[in-house]
Amino acid sequence: MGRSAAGSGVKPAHYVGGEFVREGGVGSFPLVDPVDGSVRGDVPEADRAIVDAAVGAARGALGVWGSSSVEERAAAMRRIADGIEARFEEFVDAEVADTGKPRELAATVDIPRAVGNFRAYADLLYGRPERSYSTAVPGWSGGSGQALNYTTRRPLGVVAIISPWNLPLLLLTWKVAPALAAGNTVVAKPSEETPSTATLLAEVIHEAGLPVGAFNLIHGHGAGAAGEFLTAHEGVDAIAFTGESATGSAIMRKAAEHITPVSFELGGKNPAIVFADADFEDAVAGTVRSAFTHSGQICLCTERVYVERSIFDAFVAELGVRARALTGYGPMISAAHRDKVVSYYRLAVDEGATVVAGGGVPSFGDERDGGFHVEPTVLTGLAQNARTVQEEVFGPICHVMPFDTEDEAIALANDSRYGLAATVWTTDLSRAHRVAPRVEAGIVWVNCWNLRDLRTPFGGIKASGIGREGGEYSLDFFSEPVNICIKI
Ligand code: NAD
Ligand code: 6OD
Repeated sequence: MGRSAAGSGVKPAHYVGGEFVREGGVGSFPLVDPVDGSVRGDVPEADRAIVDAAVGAARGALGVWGSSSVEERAAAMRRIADGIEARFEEFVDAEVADTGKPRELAATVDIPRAVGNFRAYADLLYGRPERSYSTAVPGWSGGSGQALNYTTRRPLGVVAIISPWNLPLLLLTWKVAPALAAGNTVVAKPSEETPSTATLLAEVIHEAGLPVGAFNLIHGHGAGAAGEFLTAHEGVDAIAFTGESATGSAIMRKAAEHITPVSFELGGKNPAIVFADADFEDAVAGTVRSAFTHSGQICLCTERVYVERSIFDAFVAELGVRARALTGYGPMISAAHRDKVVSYYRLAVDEGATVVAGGGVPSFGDERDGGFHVEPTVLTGLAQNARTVQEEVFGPICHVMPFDTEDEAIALANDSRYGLAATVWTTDLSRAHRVAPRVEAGIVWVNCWNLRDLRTPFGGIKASGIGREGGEYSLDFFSEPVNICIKI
């Protein structure tokens, strides 16, 4: 199963104004092991008072942290990166225990990427050029003259960061690192399903010696609870959120009241287009990875595969063989999510799908039968407007459909309310350049999937998000330019 025998001994705690607290709030809720369904511990649920205290602490730290030098902030980012690395195995254990994901994934992607997020922003802080103009400019009412215009950037203030359960530490640090690097103070709320690595991160930040209140962590649920209290809070100056599109809408409605700026990374229904000229082996192997890594619980996973008709049967047959051969995959995060995924399997059959592989709940004959696993599933035969082809499942499922022409493939790929990521498989260079820019997605991979350089823009169009994160793009969101004009 690839999990640590020791599991994780982390006791989730809020971190507010430099103190770890488990008391207060509205009690606690159970932390459930998705691998076998057992209760591993409990998580404190923050109430409004704890959220108020966290926002107040963040406000209090803004003067010191917001005016600290680039050197101080870069050094702090490096101390945090070093601190995570020093406790690497503990972080891996905690991530595996909360999510049930294969240990190899946590050890090679989640935790190293979190370290990378802090290191990258320590470096990026030094390379932020701003423009200046020294020239004669026309003024209003005859006040023209020579002026020096220059631009400086300042932090947004107190930033609320809300993250999901699928890549808990990676996606939390993906926002915390640039927010802190840009001089903001932070109140973060991880998913209620995955509180452990966030708690460890708070310990590391505490040890890294940031000003008290610069980083705060609260635990709890979203709607009508800690997440909503935080994102609707009038003391919050910006919101960075990753999660479902429907949650994004709910947050945006509340944020509208205070005109709080948002950066949203939301859901997807990502297409892959496989042309007959593709390297068959690369395309099949790539599609297996893109559909089934982390049991399909990555926002970038492929759920729709469009294959040129001349290779359709061979492609589907091979994909089915490989999906059936997958072992060692992790569970869905919760019973509720397992039930949602399975309900889509059933719906697909009702909608007329042919089940090529999977389609159910596996039986292991051991304690995993109490957990939340579902089989890697390949379907064919649905219409483009079937709900299973249009709605995000966020599980190990892909539907494969044939196409005849390049234009048809692009039209099918674009026929979605989402636009996060897409993959194009072809060995025709001209076709790759022709097709990729026409696919409506924030990220288009050609002959690969999820090759991610931290400096590149990350985000979606349509219902998949607002804004871009990554590298300079995150620093742009987490700071605002101020133009200063001096008459000379
Ligand atoms: P979710 O939207 O249910 O929850 C995400 C976070 O929002 C959690 O911390 C939750 O407590 C909080 N939340 C829920 N309702 C809230 C509310 N009304 N106000 C404030 N906070 C609230 O998402 P999830 O189930 O944790 O994650 C899976 C979803 O996330 C999928 O849709 C997936 O596509 C998406 N996702 C997107 C990206 C991306 O980069 N685009 C990355 C990962 C996951
Ligand atoms: O690779 C990354 O940096 C990144 N932000 C991945 C997001 C995956 C979403 O589930």
